Amino acid sequence: GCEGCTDITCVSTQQVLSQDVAKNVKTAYDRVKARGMSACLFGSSGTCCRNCNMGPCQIIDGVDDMLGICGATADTVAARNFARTVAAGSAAHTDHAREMVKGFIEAAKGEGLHQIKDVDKLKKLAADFGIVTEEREVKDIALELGEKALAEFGKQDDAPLSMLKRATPKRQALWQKLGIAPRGIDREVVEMMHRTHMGVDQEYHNLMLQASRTALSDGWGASMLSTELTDIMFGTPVPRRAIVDLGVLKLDQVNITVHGHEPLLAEALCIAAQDPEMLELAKKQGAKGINLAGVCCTGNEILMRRGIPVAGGFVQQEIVLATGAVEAMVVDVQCVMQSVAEVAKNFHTDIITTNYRAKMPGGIHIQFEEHEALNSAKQILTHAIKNFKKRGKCFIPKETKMDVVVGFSHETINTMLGGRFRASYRPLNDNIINGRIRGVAAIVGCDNFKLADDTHETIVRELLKNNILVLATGCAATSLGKAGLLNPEAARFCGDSLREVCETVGMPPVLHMGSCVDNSRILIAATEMVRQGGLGDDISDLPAIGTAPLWMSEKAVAIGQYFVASGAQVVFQNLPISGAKNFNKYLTEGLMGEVGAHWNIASEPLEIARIMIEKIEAKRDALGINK
Ligand code: NFS
Ligand code: SF4
Repeated sequence: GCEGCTDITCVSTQQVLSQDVAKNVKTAYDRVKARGMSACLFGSSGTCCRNCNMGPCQIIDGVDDMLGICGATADTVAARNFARTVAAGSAAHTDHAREMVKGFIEAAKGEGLHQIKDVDKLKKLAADFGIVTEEREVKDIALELGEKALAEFGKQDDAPLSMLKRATPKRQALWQKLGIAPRGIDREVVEMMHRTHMGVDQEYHNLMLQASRTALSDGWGASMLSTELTDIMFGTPVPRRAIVDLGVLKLDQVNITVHGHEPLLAEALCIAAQDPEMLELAKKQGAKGINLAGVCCTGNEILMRRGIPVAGGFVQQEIVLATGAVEAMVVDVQCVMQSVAEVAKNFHTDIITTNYRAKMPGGIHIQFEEHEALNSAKQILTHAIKNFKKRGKCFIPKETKMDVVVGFSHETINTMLGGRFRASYRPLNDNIINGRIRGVAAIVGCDNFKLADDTHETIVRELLKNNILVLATGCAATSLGKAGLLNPEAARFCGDSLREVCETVGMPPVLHMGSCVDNSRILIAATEMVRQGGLGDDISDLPAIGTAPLWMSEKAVAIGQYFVASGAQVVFQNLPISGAKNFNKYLTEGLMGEVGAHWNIASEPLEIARIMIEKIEAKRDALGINK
């Protein structure tokens, strides 16, 4: 149930929670309210340290008696905590990427369910790894690439990661000069954990150098590898129509939601769901078919490549189940709230965990074996289908579904604005230089229960009014889709000049670029814009900025840090750094002098938008294109 549904601005969530069906369901909204006390001041300002057993220590900046027992200052503690957050976020992307590389190697060997679909992209990536592609079989190139990619994780020499050479020459030189060019993907996380252990690195500036290197090993390493190899295996996204929101669930079909992150599982489920044997089974149970729907980023992956609908983002994972219409929620890793198993207990729904790394009480574990992908997927589906008959009372908010156009990979943006014969970022650059598009904003990351559900929408409406083109990924993109901003008709919310550009091309003013690992696409797109000329010679010159206003996961902080270390400004709603004066100032100002960008913090949606617009206009001034 939901006593305070008025606090929830999301219509589909409101509708579900106000039904009888959901009356015993407890959600995060209830827990936020029930908590009744505010978060710990030390924790939220970054000055609580638990890194050794002399503590925990609560530090007050500037008070001599309130140092750590070891003497650690507020700046040191806040920086260590922040750096560990970056390390944890990068580790999540890294482990995800490793699985993708292993799946890719199986595909290359022709052993698994998956194949090499995008040969052009394979050859381009192979070239970055120094692999000869002429007169070689696709299989051989792919195998060599897979092995070299896997070696990037455990690399022990001090040479930079292979994909760093995709960055602008200026950026690469800067990373070398600062000593923050990442060397091995796993190594940077390990070194970060080591340096934040008690009694190692106690200088916030030095800690942040390694935090940048760790984050860069994610953005230009793990995440980028994952995106590229996933595209090569499952196809590079191209624009397609789809639908989002809870209304995508179907009354007369078996509803299976796939929640988590690694597309190997989601793709296998998509393929298995088309198997006549599975359909037959569904019909035998009285269902008309099998309806797969995504939740969170794995949803974005299959939305982008297959047009499979997305039922909801992070904050709606419990609500999806509260409909009572879901036979099974299949999960793998990351962003799965433990409460889904509790919510499921009210219904016939099963939570099926599939990854040995991620189990939960109340969940049923069916291990997904990549080398047995189709069989594993069928086993999972069979389990779900057999639940259909047990479905009791349910409620699907049928009217709440929204049309979206998704699938804007950096390659697509290349051809979209310029047409088939001028595949380049030239037209985008020209439109920015002539001022019809003022600049580019990336809205990425999660949603959470701290600010209203319509925060993303509020920010984006303001940006569009000011003729700023928006790129979106992750759960932010899902929420913008629900708000109707991911379709071409949303051009009407834009200022005149951006509207004209969108209408001419027939594109939405908000371009869905994929999941959170796909933020690496934004790094590539930004670098492409620099390469096209006319907008300076590094990402830090571009009239572009990012935000993850409703960040929840540690991954979002890793992403923020790799954006900043790549020269892109970011705005977040809050960060646990306010209790450490010098460190705070360094993150929100000082980093500018080193990497050409810094963090910004603003709590209100319109304030976030205002900062983004100001920064974009300031870059235009600096470029001399603001006539
Ligand atoms: Ni990103 Fe995705 Fe969503 Fe946040 Fe979680 S699903 S990888 S971390 S909550 S956007
Ligand atoms: Fe306290 Fe220092 Fe130990 Fe942290 S490392 S818990 S500040 S004594």
